[in-house]
Amino acid sequence: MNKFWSLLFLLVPILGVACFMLAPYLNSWLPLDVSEHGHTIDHLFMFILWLTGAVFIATECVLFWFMWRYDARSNAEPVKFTHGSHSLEVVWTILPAATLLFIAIYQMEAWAGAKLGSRAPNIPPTVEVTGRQFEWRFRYPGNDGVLHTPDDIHQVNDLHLPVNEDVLLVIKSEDVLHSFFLPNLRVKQDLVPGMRQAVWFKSLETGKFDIVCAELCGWGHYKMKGQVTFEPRADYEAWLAERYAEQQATHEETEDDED
Ligand SMILES: [Cu+2]
Repeated sequence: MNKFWSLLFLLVPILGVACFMLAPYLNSWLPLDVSEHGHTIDHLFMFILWLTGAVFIATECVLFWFMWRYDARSNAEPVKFTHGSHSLEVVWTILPAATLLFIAIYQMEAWAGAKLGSRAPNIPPTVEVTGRQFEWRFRYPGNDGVLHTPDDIHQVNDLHLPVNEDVLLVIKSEDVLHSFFLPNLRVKQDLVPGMRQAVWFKSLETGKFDIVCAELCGWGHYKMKGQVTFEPRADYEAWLAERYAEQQATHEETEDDED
C-alpha cells in the first residue's frame, strides 16, 4: 500500500510535464505575440521554464525514489537523525545563488530594451494614458502634436494606434496603483500615483487586442479593460479626425445649451 503513495507522488511530475506539453496544442499557451520585441520576452520565459522544469523533474524523481525505497514496511529499522552534511548545504546554497545571478545578467538586455528611458524611440508621445478606478483614459495630442492643448482628443477604453510604427505612450495614474498590460504586445508597466512612466512598442500586425489592468486596484479591477486597435496610418488618421469632429460637435452642443 505504501508503494501506492510513492507512485501517486510520481504522477505529479508526469502530469505536470504533460500539461506543459499539451498546452500549446490546446490553445492555452501564451497569447499571440504581434510586437517587434515580444520574442525577447518569450525567449526569457521559455529559458526560465526549461531551467526550472529540469530542476522540478529531477527533484520530483528523487522524492519518488526515496518514498519507494524507504517506505516504513520494508525498513524495520527506525530512522536515525544526523546533523546533516556541511558540504551539501554549501553546494545547494551556491548553485541557486549562481543560477539567479546568471539569470539577472542574462536578462539585462531584454530589460534595458523594454524599460530604459534612453532606449525609448525619439518621438513625441503618441498618447497619454491615465489609469483610474476603473477605466483607461487616452489623450491624443491632436493636430498641433502637443499634449494638454485645446485640440487634444479624449477617448475612454478605446485606443487606436498605427501599425508598423514605433509608438510612445506616457502613462500615469489618477488614484491608486494600476498596471497597464497589453498581453499581445508583451508590455506590462505599473502606474504609480505621482509618477509619469513611458512605454514603447511596435505592432507588426493589424487587429484588435486586449488592454487589461494587471494590478488589483479595487472592487472594479476585473472590469478595468479596454481594447487597442492597430491599423494602417491612413485609417488611424481618419479615425482620429472623426473622433475630433465628434468631440467638437458635442462641445458646441453643450455651449449652445449653456447660452
Ligand atoms: Cu486598475
